[in-house]
Formats: sequence, C-alpha cells, structure tokens
Amino acid sequence: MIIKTVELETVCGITSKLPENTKPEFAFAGKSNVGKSSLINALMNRKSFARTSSSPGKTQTINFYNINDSLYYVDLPGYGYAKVSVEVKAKWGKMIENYLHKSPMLKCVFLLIDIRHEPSDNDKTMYDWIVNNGYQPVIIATKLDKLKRSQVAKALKVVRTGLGVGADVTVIPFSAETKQGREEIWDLIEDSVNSLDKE
Ligand SMILES: Nc1nc2c(ncn2[C@@H]2O[C@H](COP(=O)(O)OP(=O)(O)OP(=O)(O)O)[C@@H](O)[C@H]2O)c(=O)[nH]1
Ligand SMILES: [Mg+2]
Repeated sequence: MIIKTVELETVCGITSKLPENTKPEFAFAGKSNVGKSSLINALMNRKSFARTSSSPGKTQTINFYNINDSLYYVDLPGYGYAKVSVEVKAKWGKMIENYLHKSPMLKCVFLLIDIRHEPSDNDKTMYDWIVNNGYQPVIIATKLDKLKRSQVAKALKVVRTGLGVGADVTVIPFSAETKQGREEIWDLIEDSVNSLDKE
C-alpha cells in the first residue's frame, strides 16, 4: 500500500458520538500493550504518529486515522488493563462494544495477540465476538522479534489452539521493529477495499 496522507481525524471518548464515516474502517483490537498503536504506525509508515507507551493503557479513546482519504484505521483502547477501576473497565468495554456493533463501515477487525503468550479469556471473548458478529477474523501475532526463529512455529500453534481458530483463519506474525508481516496486512486491507469497490 502506498501511503500518501494520514490524518488523525476523529477521537472518541466514552461520551462521544461515533463518526458517520463513508469510507471502509479497519479496526485493531487486543489487550493493553499488545502493540495496536505500534502496528498502526507501521501501517501508516510513521514512526510515532499514533502514541505508544511501554506502560499499558496508553490509548484510552477510539482514534480514527484517515488513510489516503480512502479508508480508516481504527485504534481501539486495550482491554485487560489491570490498573483501572471496575467502573472504568466497564465503560471502556461498552465503548468498544458500541463501536463494534454500530459501525456499518467496519469491514474487518484484526485481533492482536502477543506471540509469546497464550490467549487470555478476554482474547477468547473478543475472538468469539468477531466470529459471532459475522466478521472474518484475522489474527495478528505481535512482537515476533522477541522470539527466536526456532520458537515461532510452536508459539503460533499456541495462539491458534488457545483461540480455537479454524484452519481457514489467517494468523499473521508481525513485528513493529522489523516490519515483518506488514505487506501481508496491507494486502488484506487492499483486497478488502477493492472488493468493496466492485460491489
Ligand atoms: N519488541 C517489540 N516491541 C513492540 C512491538 N510492538 C509494540 N511494542 C512495544 O510494546 C509497547 C506497547 O505498544 P503499544 O503500541 O503502545 O500497545 P497498545 O496495544 O497500543 O497499548 P494500549 O494503547 O495501552 O492499549 C511499546 O513499548 C512498544 O514499543 C514489537 O513488534 N516488537
Ligand atoms: Mg495504543
């Protein structure tokens, strides 16, 4: 994908109205600190346009990045962030769920899982949600650079088994450090946009 323009167009907090976008949206979900904002930066060809942090809970709003005036990347707040109150957690959960339920332009939800860890109950819930709502799930196994090559195949199996994904589900190993996996993700997004254009 050739990135010509990127713009942080809309930032939604708990009480904000969601934008009525007319271009396809691609959302990135996953637990706090898994690398959503880092992945979005890589997909925008920008170093730190989306804000990232080594302490979890950095993204606390739903951020819509307008790409080339033709599609949106949607950066979601992470779930499973331990340091916030039950009340705040519930509000974020509602906000994410509301977005995922009510977005006619949402075309694909990428679920990010840290390649080093077994998926959590929250990850499984999110995966089931994606499937049950009729989206074709795409799993991105993040932080690939943290593993030795010899460990990768086994780690991917743990991710697959943990989520209970079918053989038809794509799992893309990705590293924000080396950008490995980026082309494959771009290709998926472009194919999806192109198939919409033909409808
Ligand atoms: N080594 C390595 N570190 C990564 C990678 N992706 C993200 N990180 C690091 O992991 C930390 C969290 O990354 P973010 O992109 O902020 O994670 P997030 O999912 O957006 O987190 P929240 O906004 O808190 O939900 C940062 O310190 C990143 O530099 C990766 O592929 N490799
Ligand atoms: Mg973030």
